[in-house]
Amino acid sequence: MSTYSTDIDKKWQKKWEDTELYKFNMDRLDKKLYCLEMFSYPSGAKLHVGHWYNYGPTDSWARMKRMQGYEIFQPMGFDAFGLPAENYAIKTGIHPQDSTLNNIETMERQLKEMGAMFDWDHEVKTCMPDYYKWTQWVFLTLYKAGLAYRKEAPVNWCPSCNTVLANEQVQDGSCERCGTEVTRKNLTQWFLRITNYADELLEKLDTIDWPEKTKAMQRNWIGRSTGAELTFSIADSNLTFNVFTTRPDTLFGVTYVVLAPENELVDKITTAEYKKAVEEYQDAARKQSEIERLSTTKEKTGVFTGAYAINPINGEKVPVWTADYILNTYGTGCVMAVPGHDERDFEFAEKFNLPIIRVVKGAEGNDDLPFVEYGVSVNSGEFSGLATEDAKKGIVEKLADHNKGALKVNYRLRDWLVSRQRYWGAPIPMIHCDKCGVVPVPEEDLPVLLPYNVEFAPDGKSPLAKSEEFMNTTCPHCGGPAKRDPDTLDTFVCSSFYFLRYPDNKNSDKIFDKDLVNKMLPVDKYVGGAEHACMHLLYARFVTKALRDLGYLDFDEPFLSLVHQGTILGPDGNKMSKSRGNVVSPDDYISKFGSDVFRLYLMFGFAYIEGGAWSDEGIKAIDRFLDRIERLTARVGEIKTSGTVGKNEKDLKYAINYAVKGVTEDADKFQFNTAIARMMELLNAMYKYDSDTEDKNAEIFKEGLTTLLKCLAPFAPHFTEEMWEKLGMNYSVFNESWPAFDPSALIKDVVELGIQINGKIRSKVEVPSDMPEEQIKETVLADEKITVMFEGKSVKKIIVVKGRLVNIVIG
Ligand code: ANZ
Ligand code: ZN
Repeated sequence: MSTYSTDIDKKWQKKWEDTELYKFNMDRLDKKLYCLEMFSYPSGAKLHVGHWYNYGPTDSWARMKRMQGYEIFQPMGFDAFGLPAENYAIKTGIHPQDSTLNNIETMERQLKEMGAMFDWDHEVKTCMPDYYKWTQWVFLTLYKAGLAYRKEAPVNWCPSCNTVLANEQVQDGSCERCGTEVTRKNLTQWFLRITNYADELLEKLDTIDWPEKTKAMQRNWIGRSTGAELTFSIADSNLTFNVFTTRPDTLFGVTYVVLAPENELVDKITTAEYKKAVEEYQDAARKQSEIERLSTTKEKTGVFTGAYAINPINGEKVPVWTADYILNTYGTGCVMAVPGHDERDFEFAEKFNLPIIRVVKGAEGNDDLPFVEYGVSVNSGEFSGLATEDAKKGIVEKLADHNKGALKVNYRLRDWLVSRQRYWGAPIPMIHCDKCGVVPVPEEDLPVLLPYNVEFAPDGKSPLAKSEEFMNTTCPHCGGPAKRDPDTLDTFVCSSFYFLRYPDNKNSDKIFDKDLVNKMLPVDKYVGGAEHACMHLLYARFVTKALRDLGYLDFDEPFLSLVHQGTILGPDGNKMSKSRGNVVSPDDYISKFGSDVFRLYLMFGFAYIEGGAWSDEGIKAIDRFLDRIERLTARVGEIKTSGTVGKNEKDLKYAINYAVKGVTEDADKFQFNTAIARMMELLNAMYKYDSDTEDKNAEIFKEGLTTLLKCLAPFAPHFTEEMWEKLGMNYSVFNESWPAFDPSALIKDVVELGIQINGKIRSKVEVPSDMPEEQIKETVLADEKITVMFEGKSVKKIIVVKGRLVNIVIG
């Protein structure tokens, strides 16, 4: 075992703090690098392996960048509002504020023990009034800009927990907490107009360095779809309705139309004969979630309304149905059904015996229906014979002439529902006055404080609604009695701007100083879990763009470069969770080995981006690695000779430069495991040099060790500081420049190649190591000592095995 331990951790943590090593230096703004890790969610009482895996390696990357000359800003904070603390309170009676602040205290201590370069002066905790004042301010600012509005909308409702659930709290149609089937319910809610930014959110994805998969998920979520809106009319009435279609070319193939059960047209057109069946169907549909309704495995259901619609292109009369596979929240909630060319319509038509006709033909021999691809129009009047793209254009143009059609772009993205009927969140800063309606809380009255004494049993009402003290207020407009909004904001509102607040976290006049934020942002490197792809990462982009348009900042994208760490699973291969009992606590490892061994192990034992199942098999080997470095450090003082530069020295120089190149390039790509392997190779080369070399060159030996220590410093910060001090070097190793590598030392001048003739090694040649293959062949075949060996025979084949041998087949 090395002498490294948690005592050494503490020694250097204190020194770093005393010397303010991580304080951001405003005079070096031109070199700023904002390295951000997703802030911690203090729901569990402790820091777990997942936090460590996110923060430890990223901190190592930032430390390397520091040594490369950047001025690092790496803040940390807590995403402290949210459901888990409240549910915990319901279960245990411990107030969410108490449990949360307690957890934060523990986690702060643990984060400090980790030894990361967090600048604690810039910490934020979203549950504190000095922070949520600005959460409320963001909401008000968006409201004043017309980007927040209130409307009645169907929401996910758990009838057992009696509460609204966010979409992400619905798992396979059931409540994630109690497993009860989730239903739909109409409630008046606040929304943020993220859809105003749909196009920019989509387009600017091309300008940022994010994992392709995450960009694809955002693209899908935004779901831009280009098509047309076409106008049908109801037979024997003056009612009309629009359908959204991506395939106007199939208009001649419409054999019925379908309305979503909630569509307001349904009640207007349903005939007396079908009224009862339709109403029953509507009731059943209301209880289902969108996910269920869109399920492709579910058997199609629906009912006829008794009404008929007129196809605008040919005047044909088709029946109007209502069916739950049509969502009222997408497009117009009305669809022209083309069973010949759409799978869902095909299934539906088969089940209800509706006609199926072909209006698009594919290549010869492809006669099956439904045929969903592009081809050539058939049975389509004057448009027959046109390619799909041309038929689309022609049909929309013709209808446009009669005001019955227009091109249209649709988005899957919906406005962001931010009301929560929950206690543990930022109160929505709105007041309801009988006379004046909805009135925003004046900015100077922020924050609207969250009261401590509230009953938060889940009974379907917002807990705040039961607090008279909270609810009763005066209208800022007329001065009369009024009520506060009883809901709190989705916690994703809190996290949608925390990275903007960090640089100026103590500002009590403004959310942040514009100049400062323009200099400190965008974030240069953001590291966190991939599960946030379509929530936090989308909301943060939206809020940044909205604040930009309102003049509060000058950049478009908050996070220029994004990395997702992989997930560390339990030894059983499942996600770590308390209920499974497969959670690994970092604390035990840290007290036994020290934080650097744990960090190095996480970085060496897993491919960072991939993660994997936990096993501590290799952790002792990491400890031995440090021990060998420690022994080598002691050797430096013992070697006093100054041997010349011979082959061994050249080999060592090569190893040094090879390691520096590898560590620099790999760590930059977050490939820490291979970076550490390079350091291990250098260590071996050092030992080899020490044992193989009679007349050692002390200078080169020391260069090898100091280079190794500089490379290791970001990965094992406490241990390396200790070794650096032992060597008698100046504090701190983190003020050293990152080693550069000398490409010329990486050219091995010559290599020796074995010459194999018909499978047997017969000779050797020396060639320059960078000689191209063709030239090696020529050289070998021109070498007399070799050619004599196959005189009279001819060369059938010659193969060069790079850097090792040349294989010649003769016969
Ligand atoms: C007729 C048609 C014919 C369609 C055809 C497709 C193929 P995306 O690409 O996702 O935008 N649709 C429209 N509104 C709908 C709603 N509210 N609920 C369920 N389905 C709806 O899909 C657009 C297509 O989905 C539209 O084009 C429509 O069916 C259907 F051969 O119109 B299509
Ligand atoms: Zn009023």
